[in-house]
Amino acid sequence: MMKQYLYIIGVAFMMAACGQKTVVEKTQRELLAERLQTLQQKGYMFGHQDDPMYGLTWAYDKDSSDVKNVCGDYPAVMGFELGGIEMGDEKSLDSVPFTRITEEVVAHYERGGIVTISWHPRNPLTTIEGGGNAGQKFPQGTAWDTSDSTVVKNILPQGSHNKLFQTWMQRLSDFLATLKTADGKKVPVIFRPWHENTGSWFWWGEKLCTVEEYKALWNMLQDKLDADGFDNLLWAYSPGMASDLTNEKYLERYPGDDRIGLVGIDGYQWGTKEDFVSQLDQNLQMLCQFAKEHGKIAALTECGLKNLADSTWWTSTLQPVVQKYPISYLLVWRNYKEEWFGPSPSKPDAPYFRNFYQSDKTLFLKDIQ
Ligand code: BMA
Repeated sequence: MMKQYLYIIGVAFMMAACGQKTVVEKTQRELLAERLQTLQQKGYMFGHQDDPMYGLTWAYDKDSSDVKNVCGDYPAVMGFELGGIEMGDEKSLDSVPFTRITEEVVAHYERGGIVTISWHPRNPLTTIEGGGNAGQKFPQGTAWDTSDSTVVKNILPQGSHNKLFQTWMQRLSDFLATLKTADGKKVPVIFRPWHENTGSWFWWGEKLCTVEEYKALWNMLQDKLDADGFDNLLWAYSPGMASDLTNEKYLERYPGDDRIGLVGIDGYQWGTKEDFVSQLDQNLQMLCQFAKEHGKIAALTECGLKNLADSTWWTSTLQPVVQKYPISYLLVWRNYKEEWFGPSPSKPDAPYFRNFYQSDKTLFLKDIQ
């Protein structure tokens, strides 16, 4: 009897243990996607590139931010750029030390914020490794060097520069491995490579590679980083805003539902307010419909008006369009002294930005903590 009893207990124990084994822990990628879905019900987040790094009147101070200095709160989303990591450089193409990027990514995650990362690797065919053109921006050797339209083809497996590009991807991977908390938890990141690919100003642009080559490029990088265990990356696909960005066009180079977590567009105002508003409206409508059909999160992954040439822009132009759509966030590009897209305390758009901040729909750090 006792034996039988013990046997039953033993079996029950084993079953419980097996049952426990089948409980798979969610990845940081899944948790991030769920969090973005939940937050989207509340409104749309504001994001700013390189926000804690430098502003119009300061650089590399601790805990500073032009956005915080204008409205008292950090952006909910911070963007960081890894161009240069492929060269083994110490600083990014925007002169930001990579060690500092690691620190700020972890700090923003730990304060409850969302992180997104872009990568503008140099041109693997025309750049000179260890050469004298490091820091030189346009165009020779950079991501913007479109002088040769065989770059993508040549870095794919069997291509002449595949080996070099493997090294570049490994350097990227080594950096991404630094994005973890002190107790070893991987930081979730919206990772957005190969963007604005339906234009032709980057070496991975539309006229520089075929649809198949583009997809192979995407897959090569994603498969490499997946194999390296980065289940904390939420992959974002974001072509540039354009008058012909239809659903079909969006789909043409789309890597596939199994590969993408977030769909976006990059859209700046380079011309008139009217043109920008109508194009953004049209593109966001398409994007949000696409996101719904494919079960993805939508975002305006880059936007802005250079130097806030119209100081009312935040509330007169941007806000009325974006608040019509269920986007997760919008991100304005960096505050570089020659070209800035975020607010700054000394500039005339600051009061308008504060009104934008006050809106119930806009989410900053304190709204998502
Ligand atoms: C561009 C410009 C460049 C910068 C690049 C990558 O839009 O801001 O100055 O180097 O993005 O961040």
